[in-house]
Amino acid sequence: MMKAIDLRSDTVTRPTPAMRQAMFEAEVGDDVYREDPTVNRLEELAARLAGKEAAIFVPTGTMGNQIALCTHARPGQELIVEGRSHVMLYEMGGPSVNAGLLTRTIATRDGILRWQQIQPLVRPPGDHYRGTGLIVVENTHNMAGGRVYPPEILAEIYREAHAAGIPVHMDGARIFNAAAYLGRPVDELAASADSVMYCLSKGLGAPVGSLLAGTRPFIEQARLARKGFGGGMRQAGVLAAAGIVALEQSPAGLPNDHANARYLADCISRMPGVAIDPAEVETNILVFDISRTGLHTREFSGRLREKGVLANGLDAARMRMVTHFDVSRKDCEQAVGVMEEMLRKAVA
Ligand code: TLP
Repeated sequence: MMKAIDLRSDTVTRPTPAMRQAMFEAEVGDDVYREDPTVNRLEELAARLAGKEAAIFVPTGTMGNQIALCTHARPGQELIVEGRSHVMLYEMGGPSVNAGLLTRTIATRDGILRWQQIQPLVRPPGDHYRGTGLIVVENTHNMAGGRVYPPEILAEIYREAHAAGIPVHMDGARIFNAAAYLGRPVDELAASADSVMYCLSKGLGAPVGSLLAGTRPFIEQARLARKGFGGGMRQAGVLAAAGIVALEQSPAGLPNDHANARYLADCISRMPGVAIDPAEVETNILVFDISRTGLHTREFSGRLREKGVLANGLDAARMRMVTHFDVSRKDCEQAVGVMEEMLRKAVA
């Protein structure tokens, strides 16, 4: 059977031969006893890349974010977060279920919070409320189409939040994509965040795993929270080994994924009934509106699937495509051809 062109997410990447080799050879121990040398090596490397004192290896980005919420804030406090952020919409109600937080959302067009939008929601504890406990920024912003925080906007959020005594957590699931777009190192983007979570199993291509990085005392607390979530893994060095390879080798390939996403956006912007501004496609995610094709995203993705192209709808009108190292330029050209043909028939 023909291999499908899988644009549903960068989570679908499979480990490279170098990762599999490293997994095979990994030296391991029991990481709950802190005796897995490969996990220790990954955590040290991950902390250094993020410009933090320490880091902890967690099975998923969701768990990393949820541990951060529980560790920074107390139940009843308020979480300020962008309205379409992953923490808000795709973590099974975690802010309320796991951390007992009240979420206060801000709707933005581009996924990027500005301090002037955050500021009116910030409040210290009062007689009737516990006040703001945490701010979360998502960089890149997934549902806004992989948008990158301009560094000066981030710097203002860090500065003002800290002046108000409020910690900032960065959901940096795709922080390496943001760094590649800006041409800046990850530690520069994460420097002033109180914690940052980033994923190995998205564009970096490792099979499993994310890191949560912060100060040493914060990570010691996070270790307890991880155990409480059931995330204390044992001979996790087999996974960490792939993660080390991902951190060392994969960032170099991200500009290629970004160029492919921009190529897709350029082609798609010229198709009938489809709306996307290619200039807004900064990294490896594109979101486009198909409402004027007369098709529901279910039909759109169903018809693509019949021709070997996989992509998900976000709602009735918007499709998402994500590029990654298992999708070549040739695959993108083929996907464009399939879409053009499908739309010729649908919008005729
Ligand atoms: N995103 C997944 C889905 O859950 C939507 C995807 O396909 O994009 N933060 C951000 C910004 C994310 O995009 C994701 C995953 C996570 C956190 C959670 O990571 P995992 O899937 O490892 O729990």
